[in-house]
This record gives sequence, C-alpha cells and structure tokens, in this order.
Amino acid sequence: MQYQTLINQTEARQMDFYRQMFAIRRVEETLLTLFSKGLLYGTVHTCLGQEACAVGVISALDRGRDVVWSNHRGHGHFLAYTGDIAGLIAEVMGKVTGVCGGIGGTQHLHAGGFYTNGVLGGTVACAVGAAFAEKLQGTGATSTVFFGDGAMGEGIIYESMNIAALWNLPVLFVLEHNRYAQSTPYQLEHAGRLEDRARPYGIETCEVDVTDVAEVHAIASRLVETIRAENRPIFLVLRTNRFAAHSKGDDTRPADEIAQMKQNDPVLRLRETLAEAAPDMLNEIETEIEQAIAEAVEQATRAEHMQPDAFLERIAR
Ligand SMILES: Cc1ncc(C[n+]2csc(CCOP(=O)(O)OP(=O)(O)O)c2C)c(N)n1
Ligand SMILES: [Mg+2]
Repeated sequence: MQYQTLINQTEARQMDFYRQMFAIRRVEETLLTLFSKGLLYGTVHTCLGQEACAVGVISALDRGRDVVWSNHRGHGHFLAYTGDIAGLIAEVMGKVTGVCGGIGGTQHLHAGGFYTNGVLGGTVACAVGAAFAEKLQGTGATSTVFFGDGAMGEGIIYESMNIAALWNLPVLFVLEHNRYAQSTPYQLEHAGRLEDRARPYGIETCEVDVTDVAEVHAIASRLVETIRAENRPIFLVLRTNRFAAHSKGDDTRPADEIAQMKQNDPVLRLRETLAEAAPDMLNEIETEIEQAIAEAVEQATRAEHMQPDAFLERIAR
C-alpha cells in the first residue's frame, strides 16, 4: 500500500478505505449534477450514505477471483471492485469509452467478475448459480450478492437461499437494509424481522449497524474466509442509511429523519479521524480523486455516443 511509508499500518488501511469511499461519494454527486444537466441516459440511483457497505465488504474479497452481483444501486459496488472511475462515468453517460461500451448504462455494469442487473431478487439466483459454477470448477472463488430490503419480498431470494444451503455453495448474501424501498418503509411491506429470514435454511446470519468501514471489513473478511474454507453460504445484514432520493426527486421520507442519518455519516466520521492523524495526505487523496473525476467527465463528454448497431455487430463476431 502506497501510504505505508508515511503512517502506521492501521492508518494506511483506514486511508485506503477513505480514498475508496470518498471516490464513490464524489462520483455519485457528480452523476447527480450530470443528470441535472441532461447529460445522462435514463435515471441514476446513488448509494450516498452506503459507501461503507460497498468498501467494507468488497475489500474483504479476492477481486481477481471472487464474483460480485449488484443491483440497481450498484455504482459504489462497481467502484469498490474495479476502481474504474472513468469507465463508470463514460458508461452512465452512454459513451463508447464506457466499461460496457455505453450499452449497459447505470444498471448493467460488468467488468471481470462483477455484474449488475436491476431486476430485484433476480441477481440473487444469478449469484448462487455463479457460486455453483465456481464450486464445480474447483476455483476456490466465492460469490457475493448485494440486495435491498425491498427485494426481500421476492420469492426467488428464498429459493436461492434454499439451494445455496442444500448444495453447500460459497455465497455471501448481503442485505443492505436502508429501511426503504423507494419511499415505502419496510414495516409496511414485510412481516417479521428481515434479519431472521435466512435462519430457517440453517444459514448463519451476521447483523451489523454500519458506522465504521473498518468494522464492516473485519466482519466481512472473517465471513468470506469461512465461506471459502467451509463451502457454505452466510447471510450478512448491514443496517445502513440512504441519504439521497431513491433515484431522482422521488423522496417522501421525512426531512428530519434524513438529517438525523447524516449525523452518523461513515465517510465524514472517518475523515475526522484521519484529519487529525494525517491532514496533508488526506488533502492529497481528495485532490487526486477530484482530478480523476474531472478528467473522466471531460474525456467522456468528448467521446462518441454508444452506437447500438456497432455494438451488436461487435458482439455477433
Ligand atoms: C422485480 C422488480 N420489481 C420492481 C422493481 C422496481 N424497483 C426498482 S428499485 C425498487 C426498490 C428497491 O428497494 P430496495 O430493495 O430496498 O433497495 P434500495 O433501493 O433501498 O437500495 C423497486 C421497487 C424492479 N427493479 N424489479
Ligand atoms: Mg432499501
């Protein structure tokens, strides 16, 4: 890690988590601005407030080998897995230089072992299928899937949990429990505790209130190690907060509740700690990320729009 010569190992690790979370936050804010200027195709779902979930879990994986399935709110997961700011921004702007040639857009991102899809619950079955394939091939890879509380009404999640438990598949099921599906509070659509939903299948369950990315990382590392060693699924429930609207302008949640959430912002909390320990390095990292984002926007703005015919021709070859 490049910061190790300057500060101790724990601070270096924290600084790296901060760099990743700050990048996600600023990319999401930038995408909202680009949307307001009419420069994006379709809408965007930002993960502002949930950055520590993406970074904490994905930093615990072997990104050269492990598979990740994400959902409609997948930019943070993508960045935590690939670090590819330019590829993401160009993709969401529908440009040929995007990570999927501009054809996938915000909800269909793919790079290496990373996939997203907006069909709630559908991705959970895909992740279980991927885990089955990895197990059959003996690669030692695990498969992680992120889904929201709203998706927990989809029956396919329970069929997937059943098969994963029955066939001893290496899956980490991650519920990002932000208590809302669009603007519907989870209590209005779900009976009982969502945290208890995997237990009937004999799946070990771990619950975390997300305030500290290092804690999420430590827990996820332990779980992934167990999954890899013992070939069995685990359910991780991350209680978290979404700061922005579901997508654009569709937010009827009480303003004071959102203000309260922001009091416990994992990104700012970590920033405060690091600002005391290594302020110069913090500034350097923030400047570096801001520059990377500005360059990515500039390059994507200049790039060609995605051409469906050219794309179809390319994949047909
Ligand atoms: C099968 C299916 N039904 C409905 C939708 C429309 N939809 C997109 S996001 C969303 C709410 C999702 O809430 P949640 O799962 O809690 O995730 P969050 O947005 O909170 O991250 C809905 C209903 C969809 N994408 N897929
Ligand atoms: Mg939700």
